[in-house]
Amino acid sequence: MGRLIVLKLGGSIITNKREPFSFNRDVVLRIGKELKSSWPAPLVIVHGGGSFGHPIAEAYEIKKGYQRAEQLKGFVETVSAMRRLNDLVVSTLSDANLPVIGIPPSCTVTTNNGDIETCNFDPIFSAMEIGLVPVMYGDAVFDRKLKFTILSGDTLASYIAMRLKAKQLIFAVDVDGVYGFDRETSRRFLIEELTERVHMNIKYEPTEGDVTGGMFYKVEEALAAARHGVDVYIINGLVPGRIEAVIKGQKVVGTRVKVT
Ligand code: IP8
Repeated sequence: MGRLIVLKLGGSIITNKREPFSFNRDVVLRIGKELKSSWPAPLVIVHGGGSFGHPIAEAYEIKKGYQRAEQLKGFVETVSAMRRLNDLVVSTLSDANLPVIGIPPSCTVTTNNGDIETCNFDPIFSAMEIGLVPVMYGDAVFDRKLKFTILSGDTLASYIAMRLKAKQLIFAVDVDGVYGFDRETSRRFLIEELTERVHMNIKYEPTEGDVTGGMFYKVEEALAAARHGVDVYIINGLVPGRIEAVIKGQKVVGTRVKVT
């Protein structure tokens, strides 16, 4: 799959994280049009939970796994909120004429203590074989040890990119990339090339309302894929043209994640 592109659409760009269940249709439609015009095939899209998945998962502590019976309601509600979000993403991308199909991770992926243990690639391959673009997402999933947990879209996107030997893994987020802090000038600056050594020296800000850990864990997943030879970028998906440009191999404002 040397041409495969895996695109992770952050929950912060496809939803308004401050308002529960608010979907950013305009952003997803514009991204759909960019994808249609750059037409990267084969393509797998993975999206985050944003204001659909995270608040419920946080309220019921789903990531920690099964501790008390009341959490079952939260587990089921997280799964169904994410299905609703996926339906919205899929129908909007399809309005942009992209041939997309939603594939729910709660039915195709299981984890063991949070790490992906099984992933049924059959529906993913079958979809791609007939020209469909699978659209997966961060989800509440069954876990061998914890009984259930939260699988982040970043982990899933990186896993798919590694297993299918993707050419590119693109994380589209709501900032220009990963920022460093210069102590001498007290200024933040965009890191254009992020290596393991740079990663170890960054002081990441905690991300509120995000049960899967924000930028630090995104970079961990990005580095894991880069170690497998995948070209990894973290770019701003809210700025028109950047996703299209990076897919076309043009230079864009953003962070390229590399192993030295
Ligand atoms: O937003 C987590 O996925 P992410 C999804 O990619 C849920 O971290 C259900 C909270």
